[in-house]
Amino acid sequence: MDITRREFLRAAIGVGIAFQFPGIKLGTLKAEENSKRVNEFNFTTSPARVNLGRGPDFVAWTYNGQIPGPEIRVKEGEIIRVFLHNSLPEETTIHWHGLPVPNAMDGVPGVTQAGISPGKSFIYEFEARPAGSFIYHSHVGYQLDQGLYGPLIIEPSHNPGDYDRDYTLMLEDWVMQDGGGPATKRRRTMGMGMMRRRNFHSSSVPLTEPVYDGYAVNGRIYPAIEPLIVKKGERVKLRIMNPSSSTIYNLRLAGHILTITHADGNPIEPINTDVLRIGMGERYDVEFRADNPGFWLLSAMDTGDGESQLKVPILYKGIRAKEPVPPSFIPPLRYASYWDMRSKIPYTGPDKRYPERGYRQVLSGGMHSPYWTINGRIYPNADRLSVKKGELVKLSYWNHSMMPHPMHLHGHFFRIRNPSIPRELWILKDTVIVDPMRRLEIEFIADNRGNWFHHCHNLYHLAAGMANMVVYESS
Ligand SMILES: [Cu+2]
Repeated sequence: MDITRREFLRAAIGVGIAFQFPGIKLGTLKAEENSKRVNEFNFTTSPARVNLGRGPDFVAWTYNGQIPGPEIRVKEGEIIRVFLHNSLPEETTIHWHGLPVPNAMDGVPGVTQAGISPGKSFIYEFEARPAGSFIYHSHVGYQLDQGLYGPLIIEPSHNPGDYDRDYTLMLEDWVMQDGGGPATKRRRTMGMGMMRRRNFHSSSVPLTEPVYDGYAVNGRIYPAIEPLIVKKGERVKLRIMNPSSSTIYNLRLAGHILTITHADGNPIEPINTDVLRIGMGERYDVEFRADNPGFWLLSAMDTGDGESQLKVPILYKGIRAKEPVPPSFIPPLRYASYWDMRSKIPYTGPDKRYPERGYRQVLSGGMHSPYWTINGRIYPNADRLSVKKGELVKLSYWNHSMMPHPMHLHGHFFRIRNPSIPRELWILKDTVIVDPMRRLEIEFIADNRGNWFHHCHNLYHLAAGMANMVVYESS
């Protein structure tokens, strides 16, 4: 019988055979019906022994045995099809962070699909749109902090951009113990056997943030990380993504000024900054002109928790130097903020001066409680934010707590309201840091039917209740 690889895979999934091919990208093919190119990827989630180049070996939870997971890189308008097989001891899903996919593909267990049980498989398929830098990650329990994330890059179908190099930097906070981040809250002697026997997520009190002991870029801790090579005169693009579970970074590149070109995948008017602040779930594309030959460090500012370990060396071709030069964080420093950024994406929503619907979202918790709340409620016992298709919806965040909360909305981009400039210039994002004791407003067009998760992207705040759901009224 003549059976194509694709049919074989379908058959394999149908009967629940665990498949593990060494390569992840199965190839591309033209879909018969609509001539869109289909990019197929084969992912298996499993525990695997890893080493970050510094510190001990430990067991992380991985896609295809690697951290971060394999890169997905396709062109805008193509189809992404991921065959996911779950070899973890608990259920899993994949969420396509930032991408407005159809609701059934959004990967939130209990909201858009049933969790994929151990030994079972699931096929995710959606059109890659829009172009930009995104993250895929598990949306189950504490799996994000155990290693289940990877980069998803959608290149524009034309006008690729005016740069000579394109590097992706995933910023990662690690607990280098078997099981990753949540492990510090478990018995230290626990092996994988224990992990299989117990379901940690059934425990009634949520875990608090771990103390991280390693900050890695693309799974490597400095100095065990290969320098990014640049040549004098080149324009270098860095896709900086923060899949960390509870770390916000302030980054600076020694010897160069960073120009921010994209926020959460969406183009903005290029803006220069000394320091780039990036919260959990956020992505920024930045560029710099390689006009200062040497050996330099891009590193995170030390805010007291050891984030300053996060470092990436950048080496000019032909330069011989032993030690890279670190950036200075001595003020004054320019920090480009949301309020300085201007969107390049035209406004296409309803022609309404004021949003048709608004919800106040009070963020609190942390002081005398292990829970984090929106309007005093803990998910799933939370308010539902009801919207109608086509409406312009406003969310007003009031952060009454002493912690920053990177709030993330699934299925939609939103604009950060900035009354001093026209709406079409408000930047388009999917994750926004709401700082302690501050207010901030966002606005989105309800243009993607379904039940959509809305939550803090601090994984430990999410697990401690800081989530609710946007639901569409049937019209
Ligand atoms: Cu939070």
